Amino acid sequence: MKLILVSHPLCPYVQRAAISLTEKGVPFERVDIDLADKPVWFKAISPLGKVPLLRVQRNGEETTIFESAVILEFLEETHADPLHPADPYARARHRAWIEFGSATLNAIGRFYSASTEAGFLAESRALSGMFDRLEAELADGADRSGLWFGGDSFSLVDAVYGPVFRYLDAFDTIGDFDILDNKPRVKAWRQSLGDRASIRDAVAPDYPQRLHAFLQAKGSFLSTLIHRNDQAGSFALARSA
Ligand SMILES: N[C@@H](CCC(=O)N[C@@H](CS)C(=O)NCC(=O)O)C(=O)O
Repeated sequence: MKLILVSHPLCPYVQRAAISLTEKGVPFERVDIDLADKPVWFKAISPLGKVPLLRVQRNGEETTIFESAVILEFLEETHADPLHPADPYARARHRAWIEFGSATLNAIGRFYSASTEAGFLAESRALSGMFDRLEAELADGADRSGLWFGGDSFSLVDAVYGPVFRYLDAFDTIGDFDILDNKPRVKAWRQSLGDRASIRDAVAPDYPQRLHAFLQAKGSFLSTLIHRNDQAGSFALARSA
């Protein structure tokens, strides 16, 4: 079986699939496309026009799987070294928090796209509130003894939040937005994820520069902070609220 992950260098949904493949030790080829100029072959096989796609080639035939959550489940069903817990209740909890991870990525998108300062501060509070939920979940989790969401075993939830925290690394270089204030468990988890090789290696070395350029070009309130930083060295966000 040959696996090709159709990707974009910045996409967090691609990263979760790459992390799962790496954790399972499954070889795969990664093909980046330009989302601003989608190739014809990509449009033909991507029903939603989105990455990631997993092209699975075997016995001379090819199947294309779209939607990252579906790709993750497919890899669980076709490859060893499970990244989901065996217990159905724990598995349901993990799947639900993966969904919450996708909602958090949407909130991150609203945060970096907000056009006004008021909108930006509102999105920052909303994002912080989502991490409060996560903090409470990490405190409640019966299996919270180890480094990972599920305790001692790295799971798909970890694969999903590695790319989430990578955005916060970029935001930290722009200003202090207090997003993880008073969330010690989330902070410790973020640290563990940042040290994991599969998560580190899910992006190319030039990822920070690429993301910075993307955020700078967005035309959003965050972009204006980047411009101010470039002019003034560093910037402390004046909080009106
Ligand atoms: N629900 C999808 C979301 C994937 C997604 O939003 N991908 C973005 C890039 S990160 C994309 O391809 N957007 C299409 C575009 O920019 O035209 C999944 O989980 O795979």
